[in-house]
Amino acid sequence: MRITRVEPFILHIPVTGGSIADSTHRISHWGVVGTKIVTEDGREGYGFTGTHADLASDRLITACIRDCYAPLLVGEDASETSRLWTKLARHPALQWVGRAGITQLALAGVDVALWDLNAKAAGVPLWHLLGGAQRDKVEAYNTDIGWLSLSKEALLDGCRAAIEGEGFRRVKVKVGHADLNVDIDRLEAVRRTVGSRVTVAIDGNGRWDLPTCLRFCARAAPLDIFWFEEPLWYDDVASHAALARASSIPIALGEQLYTLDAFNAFITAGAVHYVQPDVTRLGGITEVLQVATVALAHRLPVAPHAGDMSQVHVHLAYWLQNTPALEYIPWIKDAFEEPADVVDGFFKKPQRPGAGTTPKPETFLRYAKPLA
Ligand code: 0YR
Ligand code: MG
Repeated sequence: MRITRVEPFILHIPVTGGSIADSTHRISHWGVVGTKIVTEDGREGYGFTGTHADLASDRLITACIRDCYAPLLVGEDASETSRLWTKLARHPALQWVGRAGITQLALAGVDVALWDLNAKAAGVPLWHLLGGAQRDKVEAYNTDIGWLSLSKEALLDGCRAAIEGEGFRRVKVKVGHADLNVDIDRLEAVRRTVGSRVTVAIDGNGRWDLPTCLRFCARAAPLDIFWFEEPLWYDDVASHAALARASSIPIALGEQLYTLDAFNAFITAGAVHYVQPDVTRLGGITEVLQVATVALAHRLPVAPHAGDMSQVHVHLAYWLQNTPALEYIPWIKDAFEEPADVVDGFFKKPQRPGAGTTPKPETFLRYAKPLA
């Protein structure tokens, strides 16, 4: 499969309800920023990273794809995903300026596009190419009802609608107000509303410091919280390890980590319980598979973060043996040929060849942004 063309793209797709916020970000669109890779036999592979739809930084990612990675890819055999990953990720000049941020986000899109090409060439969904599904069902948890920007009433209405109307049995609620009592009050109301049988996870998006987290977790202990996602600053291994030792609430993290080494540091320090790699943040599927192996060696569950809105991760979750549930945020799914849909609380099993990243024909007309 000789590569003939590498074409970056930027899509900005609206979020639910105009805008949403967590403790650290407020956004109106999700950025789907990546590349189409075309081979001489006419096959097209698509891969992308997820951004907060900031056009200037999105253009840094597409410039990296166009100016740095494309010249290294054209003429190469797209079936050699590992060798091409190393060629790009360990390129002396790019490694010098990379290993996190822009270069990793650009690499993620390229790597996913290569895996998409290989699954299409084999005529199978990505989960089959990885070795086959190791589970019959993948349960979803709904994050789109738990935003910090929602009033308490809207939060409770959303939980009821997701559970009673759509069959979800798991929700994730954002926390991280300046006054943690506001979060405790909201969570106590959620627990009263959903009852004891629904799983409630929380996500702080890195806002609080260790004393605040210790105080919060002591107050939240009776609420049966499934996991506390990103309680502390994204790179602070020691504080996460201290919180893990002091609190009974399991810690989840990974959406802000860019390398296998960063995950290894948290895992070997006992600073994480639910490992959340993301094909859109790490160096694509290739590096997520490495993280999943390290997590398995430590017998830690892997719950991929939804930077892809689970378009690719639903394939990984059907293949992985230890994913408790997968994040559901519906913003971009209908832009793709095979949306990552949820029925009665479970993700539909993908059937089409590929990695779930092929946009519908009209998607570029509706959402594309200029690259310069
Ligand atoms: C909005 N999922 C997350 C979104 C989401 C963020 O800022 O990017 O909430 O990535 O934390 O678990
Ligand atoms: Mg999160």
